[in-house]
Amino acid sequence: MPGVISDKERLWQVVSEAVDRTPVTDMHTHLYAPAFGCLGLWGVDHLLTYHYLIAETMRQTSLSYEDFRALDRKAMAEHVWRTLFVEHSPYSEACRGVLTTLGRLGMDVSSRDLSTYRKWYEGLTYRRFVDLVFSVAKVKTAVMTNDPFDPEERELWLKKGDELKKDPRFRSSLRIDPLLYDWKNQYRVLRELGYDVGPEFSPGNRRTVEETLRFLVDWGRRMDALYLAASFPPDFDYPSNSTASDLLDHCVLEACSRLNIPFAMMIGVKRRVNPSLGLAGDMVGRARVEAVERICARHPDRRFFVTMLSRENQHELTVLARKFRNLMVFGCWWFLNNPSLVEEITEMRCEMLGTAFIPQHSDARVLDQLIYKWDHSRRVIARVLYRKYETLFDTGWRLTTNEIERDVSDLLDRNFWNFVKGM
Ligand code: HDL
Ligand code: ZN
Repeated sequence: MPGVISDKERLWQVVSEAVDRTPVTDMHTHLYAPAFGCLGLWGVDHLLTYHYLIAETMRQTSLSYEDFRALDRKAMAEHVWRTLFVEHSPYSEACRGVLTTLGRLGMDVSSRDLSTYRKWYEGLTYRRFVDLVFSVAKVKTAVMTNDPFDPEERELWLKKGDELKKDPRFRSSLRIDPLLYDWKNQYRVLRELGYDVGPEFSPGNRRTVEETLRFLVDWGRRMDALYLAASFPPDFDYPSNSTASDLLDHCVLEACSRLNIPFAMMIGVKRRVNPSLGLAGDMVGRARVEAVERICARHPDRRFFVTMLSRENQHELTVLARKFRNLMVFGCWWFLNNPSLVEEITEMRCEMLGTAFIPQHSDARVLDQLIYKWDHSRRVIARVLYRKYETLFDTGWRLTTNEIERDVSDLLDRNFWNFVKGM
C-alpha cells in the first residue's frame, strides 16, 4: 500500500503531525461571533479573570469575596496575576493556559510584565483577533452556547437575527437549562415572546405543551441550531416525576425530531455551591448513568450527545456508548479538562469505542483560550493515539498516513458533523 508506515519513529511523526494540524470543530464553547458585539470576551485581562482562575485566586488571597468582586476588570486581573503568577508558581492547568496562549501569540512570557502583554493587544479589533486565534488554534468551527433566556442575547436575536449567523466559523446551539429548571420564572419569557404557556408545566396542559414545543422549534430555526443542549444536576433522573423529565418527553425531544438535530446533555453539575464565587462556585457530583441509559433506550430515533462531569461516571458512560449507537460521548468537560484526566479518559474511550467518539471540546469563554485549550488537548490526544497505533503496529498490522489522518479527522471534526446530520 502506498504511504505505509514502516517504523515507530515515523509512526509518531505521522500521528503527532496529524493531531497537531487537523482543523477542529469545537462543539461546545461560550464564545460569540463578532456580530454579537461586547458579548465576545478577549484579551489578557479577561484571560486572567476567567472563573477557573478566580476560584484558584480566592484560595490564596486574604481579600474577601466582596472586596475582590468590587475590583474593576483590570484591578481584578492584576490581583490574579500577583497572587497566582508572582507570589506562587503558575503550574495549575488554567494558569499554564494563560502562559501557553500568550506565548503562542508571540509574546515573551519570561518577561512576566503584564503591561507589555496588554500593550501587545493594542490596535487589535475582535474581528481581526478572531482571524488570528482561529488560525493559531487551527479551529475551523466553534459552536456557541446560545441562550434565549439571557435578556441581552435574546434582544440581539430579535433585533439582528440572521446577521448573527453570517460568520461561518461560528455556529449555534440552543441552550435551555432555565426552561427545564426554572419554569416558574422563565415561562414569563415565553409569554413575552408570544407563546401561550401557563405558570405550571404539566403534560395534561396541551396548550402549554404545544406552545413550548413551538417556542423550541421557532428558536432552533431562528438560530439554525446544530443541537439543543442543557446541563443537568447530579440527581437528574429519567424518567422522573419532574418538570425537566416531562419537558424532555413532551417538548424537547419532539423539537429535536422536527428540527432533526441531536440533544446534548451535560450531566453532573451542582450550581452555586458557593454563591460568593459566582460562575466559579459550581461543583461536580457523581450522576446517574442509568438516566442516560433509559433516555437512549426509550428514544432510539433521537440522537444524544452526552458528557458527564464526574470522573467516576466516565467508565460507565463509555460502556453505555457501546450499547447505544444513538449516544455520542463527547469531551472532557470542565474539571475533567486537565491533562492527567484527559489522558485517562481518552485512552479508555479509544480502547472501548475505537474512533467513534468526540474526544474534546474547549468550553472556551474567552476567545484567546481556544489557543491553549486545543494546544494542551492535542498534545495529550496525540500521545494516547500514538500508544494505540503502536500496539496495533506490534500485532504486525501496518498503517498508512492517509488512514491515520482519516481517523484523526473523524475524532476532531467529522464525528460531530455526521452525528448532527444523523449519518
Ligand atoms: O454549563 C456549562 O456549559 C459549563 O461549561 C459552564 O459554562 C462552566 O462555567 C464552564 O465554563 N466550564 O468550563
Ligand atoms: Zn460550557
